[in-house]
Amino acid sequence: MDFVNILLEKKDDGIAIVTINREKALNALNSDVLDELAVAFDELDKDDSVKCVILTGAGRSFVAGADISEMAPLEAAQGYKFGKKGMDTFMKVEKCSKPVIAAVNGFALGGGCELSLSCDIRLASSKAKFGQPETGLGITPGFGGTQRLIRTVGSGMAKEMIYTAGIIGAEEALRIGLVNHIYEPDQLMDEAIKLATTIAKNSASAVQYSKSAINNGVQTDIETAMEIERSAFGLCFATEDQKEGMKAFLEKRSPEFK
Ligand code: CO8
Repeated sequence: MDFVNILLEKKDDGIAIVTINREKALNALNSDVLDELAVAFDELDKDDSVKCVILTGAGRSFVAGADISEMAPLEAAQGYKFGKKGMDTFMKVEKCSKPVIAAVNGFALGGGCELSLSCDIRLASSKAKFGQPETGLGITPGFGGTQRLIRTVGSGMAKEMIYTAGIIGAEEALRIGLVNHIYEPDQLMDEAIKLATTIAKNSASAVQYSKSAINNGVQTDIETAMEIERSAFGLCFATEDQKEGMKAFLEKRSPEFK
């Protein structure tokens, strides 16, 4: 597929950068953007040369939400279908075998906040703004916001954000645990790349097993979750990376993961 609404750059060091590039609508997610993101994340999931992904937006916005002009005329069944399209796409981001870092450069509203929540780690520019404005538009969050926000910031803060439709800045997002770090706007991508590079240097298989154990375990009871971790841990011992990682430690050198 030739991308029109997103840019996909694969760097030599195992880092891929996906940029949502629909600046005239502040990167609002219409069906075309969602389709392109789904194709991009299918490709990134399969590409063994990719170790870590950064997702960001072009211009002054990360994503200013689902496209309101596309949603305005929808009826119930179409609304359900559009919600499912967004959810299916975001699930590909959440389940991507590689870690995904959201570099939130500006507005992350509605579907934009929800997209950042489907990423593993959120970094914010000091100019970032987060919010779930849907109740002010007469709808609920529809791309996973009622579910992923509570799992990230707890139900009290998530309910306040959703019921008030309020917008919060980067400092408040940091305080409630919605983002890990805040950087000056011109430093954000450098810092995201630095973090991605650190991750990419570690064993790709161990990072990927860790991601699936964390994501699958957090949805279930503690006994099942521990079994998920045990399985992942056991599988690591069938990898070259485990042999190399431990051999390198014993030989007092840095590991060379393939
Ligand atoms: N959809 C479509 N177009 C948008 C969107 C959007 N979400 N956000 C911005 N735009 C467009 C504007 O219409 C404008 O276009 P034009 O130049 O043609 O008039 C352009 O982007 C620039 O926007 P503004 O002129 O408004 O820029 P400002 O700096 O004045 O304001 C804001 C920036 C505050 C971000 C403002 O644009 C805004 O409030 N946008 C809407 C934010 C919002 O409410 N987002 C949530 C949408 S609902 C949602 O995401 C639900 C997800 C689940 C859906 C499930 C469906 C079933």
